[in-house]
Amino acid sequence: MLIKRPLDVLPSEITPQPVYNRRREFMKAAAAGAILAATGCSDDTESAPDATREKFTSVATSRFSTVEKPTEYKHVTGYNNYYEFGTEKSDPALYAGHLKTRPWTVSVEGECLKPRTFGIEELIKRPLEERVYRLRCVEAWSMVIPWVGFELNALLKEVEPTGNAKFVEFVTAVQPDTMQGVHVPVLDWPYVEGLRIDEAMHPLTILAVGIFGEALPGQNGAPVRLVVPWKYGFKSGKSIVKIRLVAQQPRTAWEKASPTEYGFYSNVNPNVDHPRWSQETERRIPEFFSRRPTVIFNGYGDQVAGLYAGMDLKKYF
Ligand SMILES: Nc1nc2c(c(=O)[nH]1)N[C@H]1C(S)=C(S)[C@@H](COP(=O)(O)O)O[C@H]1N2
Ligand SMILES: [Mo]
Repeated sequence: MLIKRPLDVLPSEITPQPVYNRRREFMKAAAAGAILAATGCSDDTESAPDATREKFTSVATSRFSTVEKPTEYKHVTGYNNYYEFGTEKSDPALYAGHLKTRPWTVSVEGECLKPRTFGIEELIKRPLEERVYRLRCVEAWSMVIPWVGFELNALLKEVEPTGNAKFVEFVTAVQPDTMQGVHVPVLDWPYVEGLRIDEAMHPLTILAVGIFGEALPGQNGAPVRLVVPWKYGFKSGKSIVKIRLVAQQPRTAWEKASPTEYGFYSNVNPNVDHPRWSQETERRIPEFFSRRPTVIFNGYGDQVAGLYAGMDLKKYF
């Protein structure tokens, strides 16, 4: 996303954040069901994590994971797009610590027989998996992130979608008190995204509640965000508050802002350029001079290409 407009940021809003310099530790599956426990820093002198951030101590490893090496924690949490907190890559790490993540509910509603509101405490106690997924931004950079989460289809099945549920709309939080960006009309807030129902039901589509074995930091979309690994990153809405099953294709925030640049499908595709730049290659954060070829569907083609059989992906970009 390269729309840049000045943000009015008061000096009083600039809050230094702890420097995240912890060693990666991958939690291994220990028992069924995830148990949250506050763990101390133990003897790990390198680590300076947020002492209040919950750790997921019982997380299964997913067969869907890539074998690529995860991007370092400091980059995953320091180079972000979260426009509610500002348009610079460094803004979310500076300001998203203010996000209020409790109380938090996710209402699942619309074309379904059993609409329900899920409390965040319930969602983070579900059987959780760690899935190492590539995240590819439309701006042609990428990262590899160990997400902790569960399949979205589990939640959708629980509310029993009707036959009219053809699409799913995701509505994210607007907190005027904590998000200086929503006072600026960069996008039509709230940030809304959408998927076709079969995309939403696909086992690769997850709701993430953590990264690197601990609760999501604000800048990565606390307390719960979508992750759709074969699409450009902007499809993966952060800080989700509402999921609506709908009959019509939702109008997404980025489509409203610039329909010729950001389509509804936004599948990662090296053959379909963004109007202002090529999508053929990508830069793996934090590398700077070397670029790698982008793979169609971000490398998840074996699993998802069938969703688009017969579709002209240049037309449905
Ligand atoms: N609510 C909200 N969700 C959002 C965004 C945003 O600005 N607001 N940015 C998107 C974009 S453009 C990308 S690339 C990813 C980045 O996710 P990450 O910062 O966890 O890597 O989040 C997406 N989700
Ligand atoms: Mo992005």
